[in-house]
Amino acid sequence: MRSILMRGWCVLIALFSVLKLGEGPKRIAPLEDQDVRVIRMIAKKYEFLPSPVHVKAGMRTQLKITAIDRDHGFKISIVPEDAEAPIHPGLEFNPLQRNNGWKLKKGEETKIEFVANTPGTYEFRCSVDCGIHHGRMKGQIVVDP
Ligand SMILES: [Cu+2]
Repeated sequence: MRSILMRGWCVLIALFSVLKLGEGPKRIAPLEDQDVRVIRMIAKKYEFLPSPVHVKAGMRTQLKITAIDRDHGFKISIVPEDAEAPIHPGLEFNPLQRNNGWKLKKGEETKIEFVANTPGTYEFRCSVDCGIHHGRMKGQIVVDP
């Protein structure tokens, strides 16, 4: 009889602690930023900062890029360097990247969102002629496995 009572208490205590745990403070982030990593970046003559930027494969990433000295541009290769002509893009943009990439207006934050599907190194560059060293204004996104 005593052992049955003891068992009953144990079950009750176990149940109580499970329920208590469930009531803990909500630590889950709101849905919209749950799986989006935001990376702020600056564009200026003749660099992107920070670069390279590392993201995890499978992650959704939002770049927030601000050109601080004049208008610049952002155009990125959607296939990784050294890739042997993959059929699927390694980076998936939403909305899709246009021919000349995105224009980065001075002082305005441009949001660029993508999902990194395939590990590798993706080079981007400035797509607005911004001066004598425009051609070397480049950066890299590295998608880690
Ligand atoms: Cu440029």
